[in-house]
Amino acid sequence: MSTQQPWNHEEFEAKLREKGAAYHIHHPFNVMLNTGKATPEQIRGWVANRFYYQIAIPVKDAAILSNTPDREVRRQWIQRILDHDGYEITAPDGTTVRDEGGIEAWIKLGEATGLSREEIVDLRHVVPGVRFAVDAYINFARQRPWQEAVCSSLTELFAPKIHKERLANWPEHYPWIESAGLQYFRNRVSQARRDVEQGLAVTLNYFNTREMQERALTILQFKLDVLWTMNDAMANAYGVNK
Ligand code: AHQ
Repeated sequence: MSTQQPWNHEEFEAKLREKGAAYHIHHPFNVMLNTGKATPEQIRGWVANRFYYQIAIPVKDAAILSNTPDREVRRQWIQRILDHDGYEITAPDGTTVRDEGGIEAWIKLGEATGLSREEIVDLRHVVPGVRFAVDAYINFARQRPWQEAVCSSLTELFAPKIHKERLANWPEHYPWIESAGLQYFRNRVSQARRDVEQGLAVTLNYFNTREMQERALTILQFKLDVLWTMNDAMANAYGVNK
């Protein structure tokens, strides 16, 4: 039982952001991808395996929704499912708004790298370590209090940087990937920022004792390990070019 005073919100947020040192942007497999050293086969392997993570996100977010009694939180959180699954919503006046969603954009990324829609969607390339890491994330969201699952999404504190890095480097290093294929990363820069605003507010307010704040850091480390392990499994399967 910690007898120490809780960190104030600025200190607590700084502690969360310090965990960025273990973000998968620093993993050798991702460094290879973003410094132009990946072969087309390694890029296709990464896209096909990350698809399993992408389709897990709305399932994970639906698990959080199902555990969240607070309507105001759900009203915001549900946007994440729409971002990924896409939507077609008709307003009372008959106008319809539709969006293909991020999962469809990821398939388009895969096709731009030379994968077929079929081999992306049937998950034939997903290696065990990726599957187990992603399933651990979904099960965490199903089993833990919804505020803990919200906290685990805060690896997205560090996501805008990795998306911007891809957008800056991939066209130069991988001109063979059609630019339209990178639309997913363009969409995520702003979506991740909006996601983090809600996730951080819930986290800073709910984890309000020093012991709970330490727990939040452990939860964030768990999710960082999910992302890191996915890269370990892909590095093992496809190799890492120095
Ligand atoms: O494309 C990503 C995404 O939609 C999400 C949702 C969020 C979550 O709920 O855990 N995390 C996340 C991430 C996405 N892309 C990853 C990448 O490297 O492209 C980063 C990942 C994250 O930082 O958790």
